[in-house]
Amino acid sequence: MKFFHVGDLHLGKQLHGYDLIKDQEHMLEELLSYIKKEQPDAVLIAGDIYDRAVPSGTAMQLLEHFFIQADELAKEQKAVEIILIAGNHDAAKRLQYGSSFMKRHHIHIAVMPPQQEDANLEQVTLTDQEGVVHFYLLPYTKPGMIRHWVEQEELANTQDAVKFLLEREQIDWNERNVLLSHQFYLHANEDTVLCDSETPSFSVGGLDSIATTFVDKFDYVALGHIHSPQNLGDPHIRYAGTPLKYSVSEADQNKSITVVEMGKKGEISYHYLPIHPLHDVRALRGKMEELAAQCTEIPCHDYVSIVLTDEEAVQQPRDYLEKYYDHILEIQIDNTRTRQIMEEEIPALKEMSLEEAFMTFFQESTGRPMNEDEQKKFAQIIETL
Ligand SMILES: [Mn+2]
Repeated sequence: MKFFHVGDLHLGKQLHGYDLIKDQEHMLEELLSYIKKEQPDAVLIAGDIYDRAVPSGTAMQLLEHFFIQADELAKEQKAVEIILIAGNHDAAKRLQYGSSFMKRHHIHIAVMPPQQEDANLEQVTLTDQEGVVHFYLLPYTKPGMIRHWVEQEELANTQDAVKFLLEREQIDWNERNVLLSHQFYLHANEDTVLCDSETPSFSVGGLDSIATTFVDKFDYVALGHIHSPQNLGDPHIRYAGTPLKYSVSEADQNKSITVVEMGKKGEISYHYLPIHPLHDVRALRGKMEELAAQCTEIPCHDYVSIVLTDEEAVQQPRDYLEKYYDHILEIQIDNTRTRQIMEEEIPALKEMSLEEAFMTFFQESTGRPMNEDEQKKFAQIIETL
């Protein structure tokens, strides 16, 4: 049994105002070409299919296009089962739309934990020469999503909810079992590697985290939610990470598709297929002229975050650098002067009123104080906020 594991596609996402849809289309094309080449039995997508609860039409079309292309492959090779769960960014009901129809085309979508006492986790069972493999689908879960039918009082946190849901499943541990889950797991209190594109709602060691001991018995745990690819203790519990770099903090990461191959119970191996993005995300640092000289292909289309270290004032750096880098995410200046501002003036700024702070900023950037007319206009704008 061979399957791919990806997660956190965040279709429709923007990066510093740039629409990433072409990048995501390119990434899904590569995923399809890997499916064609490696012929996995299944592709697991561990939540956060879309970036927003109300995805854009383009993002929805992109997912549909991927489904159709994957289904088309079945004409030439064995059908690939696409198994996906909802993440915290997905709106359950919207993602569920059309799912019973899609099941006929080997697409399995689970959006909510069981909603009544006699319900169980959704499950997909596939068979190979070694027997069956059960895929248990645990979409993003909060205690509030099951409290209406769970009688026990002790659903104090997410871990309680997940533990409760897993313990009531009739799992035959002699067979091969895989779990898909979109939550914040922690292994033996080791630090899980976080980055800037995740929702900043994680409370490390807080109410949301789940110990990996509760899922350790599964032969493989395909996780989503954390955007940096990583194993939790052992490669059989893994965050695949986002397929693209969704923040500058991920500039040095290598994004990939996790490929899991299972033989008999207990036999498992892994490899990772590199994803080649349409545009890279890079962090550049140096003097303006140096960064221009470094640019080999002009203009470079990578998404770049720039830190300028020129000591002398640079005139309109964005206009200048855009000739070389046409997807600039941000430009920051780090020199003796800006460091001094950080150390001395920022604390003073915090003491100021909004008007005072803006007037200081105005003087800094134009070299003259605001005149009376400008002050009046500014006051009007503030009033409308
Ligand atoms: Mn996510």
